[in-house]
Amino acid sequence: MKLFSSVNDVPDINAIVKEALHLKQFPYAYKNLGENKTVALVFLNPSLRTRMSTQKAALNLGMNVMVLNLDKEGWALELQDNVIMNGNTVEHIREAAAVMGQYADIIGVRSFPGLKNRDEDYSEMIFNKFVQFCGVPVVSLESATRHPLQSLADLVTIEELKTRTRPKVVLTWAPHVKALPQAVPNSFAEWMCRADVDFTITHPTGYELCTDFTKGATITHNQDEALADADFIYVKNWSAYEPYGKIFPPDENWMLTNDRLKITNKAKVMHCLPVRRDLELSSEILDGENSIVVHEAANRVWAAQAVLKRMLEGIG
Ligand code: AN0
Ligand code: CP
Repeated sequence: MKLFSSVNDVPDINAIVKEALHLKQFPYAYKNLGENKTVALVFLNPSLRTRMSTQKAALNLGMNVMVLNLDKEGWALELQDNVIMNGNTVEHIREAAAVMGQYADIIGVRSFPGLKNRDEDYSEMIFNKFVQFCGVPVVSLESATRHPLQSLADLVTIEELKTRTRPKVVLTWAPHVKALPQAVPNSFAEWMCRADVDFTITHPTGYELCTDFTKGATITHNQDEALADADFIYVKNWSAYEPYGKIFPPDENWMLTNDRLKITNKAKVMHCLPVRRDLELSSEILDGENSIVVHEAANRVWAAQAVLKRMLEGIG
């Protein structure tokens, strides 16, 4: 595998889920595979889980890890071509990415969207420039429109904890005070539409996701209708796709409480984290027996390890 940027880079999602669960059972089975190989994790935005789980995954495979908080510790990057760099940017992404590719065998990149220019964000300009110029395999650590390591870990979690062959999985919008990316819900939807699950998305009017990611999903504005008989509920806030990056006055009724879970099939509640308590998700759910958010975060290690393993096998 040379690129992990979306579900489209994975020919068989069942096989990679199985592999992640195998690695969970035998974390050190491939501890020599990464000997003398280095992964560089490059962050243009904050991270707790992605940084630590990917680092842990690499260490389990015997790799060396370098982490660069490029937004704070690197030189200010120029992303545009054909500009005279007489302003604040110090280094062009062409040289920066090419140089990093000399030091690392695999590069991971986190680059959030600006949420101002939809075409620019949805063209994945920053992530694709890293891919274009670094010359080594690249893993998305969450790009402008997708978070595939998160979605893989989510699918691993669902496979691991499901109690019926084809569980009902619901993605529900949740309130927030800031405009957040559509990357997590886009990516979750894209993976769920490929998985053997009964998948429903529910959100207030105005938060329709880009239909490229939701083909095959049932979509409703009625949260109760969506939650009925659900086995898994995936809670997430996102800003509007149209008008792009906008948020509307928050509707607190969309926050899940224990009472709302009564109509579900004892649903397990998921969230990628970080989560704002009692705004996005009630403390009673987070602290109760339905929440699997920490289990889900733990599975990030096995998702990252399965992806890094495949890349290492590809580069020999
Ligand atoms: C980010 C997002 O919603 O994309 C990262 C989630 C993993 N969350 C926030 O910015 C709070
Ligand atoms: N879920 C997730 O990606 O968390 P971080 O932003 O902390 O990495």
